[in-house]
Amino acid sequence: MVVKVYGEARAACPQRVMLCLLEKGIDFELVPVHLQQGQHKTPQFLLLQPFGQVPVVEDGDFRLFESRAIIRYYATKYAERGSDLLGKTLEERALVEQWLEVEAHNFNNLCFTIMFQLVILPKMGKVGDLALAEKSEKDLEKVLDVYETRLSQSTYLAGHFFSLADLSHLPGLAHLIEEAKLGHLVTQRKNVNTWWQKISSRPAWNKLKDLTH
Ligand SMILES: N[C@@H](CCC(=O)N[C@@H](CS)C(=O)NCC(=O)O)C(=O)O
Repeated sequence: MVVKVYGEARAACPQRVMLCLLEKGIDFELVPVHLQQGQHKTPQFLLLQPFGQVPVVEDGDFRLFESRAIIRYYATKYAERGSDLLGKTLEERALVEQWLEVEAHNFNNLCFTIMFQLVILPKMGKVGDLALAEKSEKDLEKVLDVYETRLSQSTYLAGHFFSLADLSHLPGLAHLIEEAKLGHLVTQRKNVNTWWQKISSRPAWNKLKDLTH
C-alpha cells in the first residue's frame, strides 16, 4: 500500500512527514495541494483536514493529520524497519519526546514567524514586518544557544543517535538557511553547525531535496 501524503512539496510540515517516510523506506506518493491557490481551504480538502492545513496522510482507510503525530505514528509502526528514530530505552525515548516538544514549541514558532515575514509574504507580493522578523531572530538565537550547549554534550539532540527530534528540525532549518538566508545562525555556533552538517548529509534528506526542488 502506497501512503498518500497531501501537501505542497516545498512546505516544511509535509517535508517533515516525507523525510520520515524516506528514513523508514516507506513508499509514498505526494498528492499536491497548492497553498497559494487556496486548495487547502476547499470544502473537499476540509473533509480531510478540518483546519485546512497540510500535511494529511491517507494509508488505506486510515487518515492522520498533524505532521508530528504522523512521524511518531510511522516511527512506531515501523520501528524495526529503516533507521531507528525513537531510541531504545524508555529514557532515550523520553529524551526524543522532550526535544520534539522543544522543536514544536520553542523553535518552530520563531522559525515560522521569520519565514512568514521574510519569505512567504514577499512571495505573495506583500511587505513583511521586518521588526517582528528581527525580534524573532533574536529570540531564535537564544534557543540555538541552548542547542549549542546541549550539542556539546551529545552528537544529536536526544543523545548519541539520530532521532525524530533531529529529523523534525531539518525542513525548517533548511528554509532558514536557504530561503531566509540566515545560515549564520547555524555557522556561528560550532556544535550546532557540526550537527547541521551531519543531519543534512543523510541520504534521506538528499533524496527529499531531489524530490522537492
Ligand atoms: N501543526 C501542523 C501545522 C501545519 C501547517 O502549519 N501547515 C502549513 C504548511 S507547513 C499550512 O498548511 N499552511 C497553510 C495554512 O495554514 O493555511 C502540522 O504540524 O501538521
